[in-house]
Amino acid sequence: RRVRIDVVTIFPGYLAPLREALLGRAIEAGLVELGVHDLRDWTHDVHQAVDDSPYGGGPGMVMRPQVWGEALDAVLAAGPARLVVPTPAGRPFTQATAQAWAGEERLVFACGRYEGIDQRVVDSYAARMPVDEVSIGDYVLVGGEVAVMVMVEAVVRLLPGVLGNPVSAQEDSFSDGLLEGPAYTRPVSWRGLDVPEVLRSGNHAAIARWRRDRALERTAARRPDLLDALPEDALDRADRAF
Ligand code: 6GU
Repeated sequence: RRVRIDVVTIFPGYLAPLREALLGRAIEAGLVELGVHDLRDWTHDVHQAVDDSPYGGGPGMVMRPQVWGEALDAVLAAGPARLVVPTPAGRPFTQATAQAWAGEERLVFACGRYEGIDQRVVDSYAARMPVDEVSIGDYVLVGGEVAVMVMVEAVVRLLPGVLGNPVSAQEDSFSDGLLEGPAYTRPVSWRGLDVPEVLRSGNHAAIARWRRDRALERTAARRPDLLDALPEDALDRADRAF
């Protein structure tokens, strides 16, 4: 199975890192096909203007609908896709979103800059295909490009054959609703700090219990909201005792 990912942006060079490392290897292996498109290719005026002042006044500029319409019509002509519009005003992008999108055949990302894209672009495409306006967190970026890099990396690593070891994706932070606990490697003693004894005990049940306790402890300290959101049956009796 091959996943096709297209990105439309006014800074195509900004997406170059997507062809490095893990993602680059996934592309070379034919698991992912990546197209990065310059929005200005679909402008017609000498200035290649992509933005204009907002109706109703206010600061900043809004990206013009005509150029986005031509760009997305051209990119979507290749076949059906899910359209993703990164925006701080979107629904939260989570591991569950990444898992859902990893099952799609085709994702098209439309990167806005300035104060965003004319809303009619989203409204018009939403009438004929799945469209998601998503945010990667509660802070404001200059544009959607870095958010797209984050989301593409989160999705591509879930594709079969991309990670060397497929169990590592299942054991991630969030896959059981908890943060992962600490990890250690050699040497046993470093700068006066020792690897916890239990991890060297060879007692697999004790190791699993210890890891679960550290995950619960860390989640309670750093992300109590995740503990509150766990389903009723997610914690067993030993967890509750902890
Ligand atoms: Cl997806 N885009 C922008 N511009 N800022 C963000 C974001 C997205 N998510 C959080 N902040």
